[in-house]
Formats: sequence, C-alpha cells, structure tokens
Amino acid sequence: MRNHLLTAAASLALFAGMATAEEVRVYNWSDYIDEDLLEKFEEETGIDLVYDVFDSNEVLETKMLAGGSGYDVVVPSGTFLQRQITAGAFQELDKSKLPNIENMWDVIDERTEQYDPDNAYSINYMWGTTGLGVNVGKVREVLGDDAPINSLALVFDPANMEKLADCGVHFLDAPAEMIPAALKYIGEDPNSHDPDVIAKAEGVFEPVRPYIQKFHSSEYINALANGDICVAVGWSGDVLQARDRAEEADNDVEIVYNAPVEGAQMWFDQMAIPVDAPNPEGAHKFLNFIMDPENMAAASNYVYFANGNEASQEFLAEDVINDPAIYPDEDTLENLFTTTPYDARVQRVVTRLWTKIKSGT
Ligand code: N2P
Repeated sequence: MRNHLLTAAASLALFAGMATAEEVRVYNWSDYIDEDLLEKFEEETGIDLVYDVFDSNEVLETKMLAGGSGYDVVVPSGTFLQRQITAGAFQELDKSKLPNIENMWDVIDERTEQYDPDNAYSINYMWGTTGLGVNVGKVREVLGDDAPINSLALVFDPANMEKLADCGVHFLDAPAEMIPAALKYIGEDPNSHDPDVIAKAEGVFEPVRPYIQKFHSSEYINALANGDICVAVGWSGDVLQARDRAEEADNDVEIVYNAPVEGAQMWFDQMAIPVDAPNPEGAHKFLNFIMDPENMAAASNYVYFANGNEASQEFLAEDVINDPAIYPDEDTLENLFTTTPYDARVQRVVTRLWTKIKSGT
C-alpha cells in the first residue's frame, strides 16, 4: 500500500513536471538552420524546442488557413505571408519583447514592408534567389563546353533537356516560382496575374516535361551532391550546400549555383507567430534569439542564405558575405525580380495549371 502510494505520488510529481515544462514549436524550411543553434536556444532559455520542417509554401499555407497547427513560429515567404496576414492567420508582434529587432537591416525591412506593412507581423529570417544548380562536369560532357549553364535555356529549351534527361534534372515543386521563371523565359512579365498570360507557361513546360525526372523541393541537395542528377532548378543556398557536401565527400562532383541571366526571382522568408500559437511568449523569445547577430550569422554561415540582420554581417564568413550568389552585388541585384500574391481566383488557375504541368497530361 505504502509502495503504491509512493509510486502514485512520484508519478504525479513527474506528470506535473512534464506538464509545466515550457515548449516552443517551430515549423521552418528544411536545410535552413545550424542545428547547434536549436540546442543553444534550449540551454539559454530552458525551453524545449520542437522543430519540424517543410519544403513547400503551399503545405504551410494549408495549415495556416485551416488553423490549429499547434506551431508558435512559422516561416512563409513574403507573398504567402501577405495573403495569410489578410486571412487573419497571424498575430501582431509585440516589439517590446524583441529588443534585438534593432539589429535588422533597413534595406531588407523596406522590401519586406511590401508584404507586411511596418513589418508588424514578421521578421525576415533569410532571403535568396531561385536559379540553377549545375553539375558543371556532367553538363559540359553532355552539352559541350559552351553549355548555357547560366541561362533558363538550360532547362526550358527542349533540345538541351532531351540530352540532359539521362543524367537527371529536378524542378522545384513550387508553382509560385516555377511559373514566373517560365514566363520570364518567354519574355512575359513574371509577375503577371492575367490568367491568359499565366496560361502561356504551359507551352514552356509541355515540351520539356518528358525530360524532368522529378518535381521536388528538397531532395535535389543530396541528389546534386552525390552526382545523381546533373541539374536542378533550386534555391541559392540549397545549391551551395550541395556544393559543400560534394566537396566534403571528395567525389569529384563540382556544383555551381547560377542566377539565370534572364532574371531570377528574389524572395524573403519571414518568421511569424500564428494567431492561435500555444506559446506566443516563447515564440517572441525564439524570434529575439534568432535576431541576435551572432546567432543569425551562424545560421547564414551554415546554410549559405543571406539574412536581413545588418549587425550579423561582421560575423559572417568571408565566403558568405563576399559571394554575390548569396549577397548580390549591384549588377546582380538589378537582374532580380519579385512577385506579389495571386488573389484566390488567380491562385486557383495557377494551382490547376501546376497540377496539369506536373502530371504531364
Ligand atoms: C531552404 C529553402 C528555403 C528557400 N532549404 C525557399 N523559400
């Protein structure tokens, strides 16, 4: 009896301890942080961090619009953020709880204000471009020394794609980026919201569709690094991570990232707090931790994406701050474009078109 009582008391105490342990749940893009930072946050705050990952704005948006995601911090790109703010998915930030916000970079703040006026709901985590990940050796072997490795013709000209099919080409499963790229290739406005213009993208994908091995937004990092594919349309830092993984493996695979000469999309990934976050207090602590200059620099040094934190720049590695593929110079910057969110009607057109393009019917 005594034993039983003791056991019950002990398990009650344990249960109480578990119930009061503070937790912050973060939902971020895959391959987007140095995991040492997650441990550092737990050690500094005593808060348990639950860290899940995704690789698609559409997947995140479905959760945000449905509500009840259970997350405290999520990371939509600017255009998606804007639509989700309008839908009431986020809570305004309490900037009195974010002293590190003074470290943010006005150049990026001004751009993200387009999506989130006054940056009332979000902070910039990282930003980058969408372009070409290329296994230089393989592509030159197949297409010759003058292969257009810095042009969208590499992936949208069927004559090239037919030859590249055997060594493997991945496209992002990201309609809000792939359709603008196709429009850019044919000289249309990549940010067009006109369904007749958007429909023209189909004519770009249709002839190359048989040569696309996969539409996927994260597998290409290892696939490029291992030499399993020779081209990916992908995100700047992800391709640079593939480059490093190949270097570490010492496997004679040389990967480069090129923003296409036709113009590349520039996007901004923003940390925001869902309106129904279980622990908004903890979410603010996480945001403030991320905006610490050394933490933010550690994240960028690890994933090769630029960030919106000016004070972090003195802690960035030379090969990060000085690489125009990460921190674009003036010339590169001029050739980048941004997009604005589709309204619900146009989004349906885009979603339907993308399903059709992927299925190849
Ligand atoms: C991280 C990719 C995030 C960039 N792997 C797309 N917003």
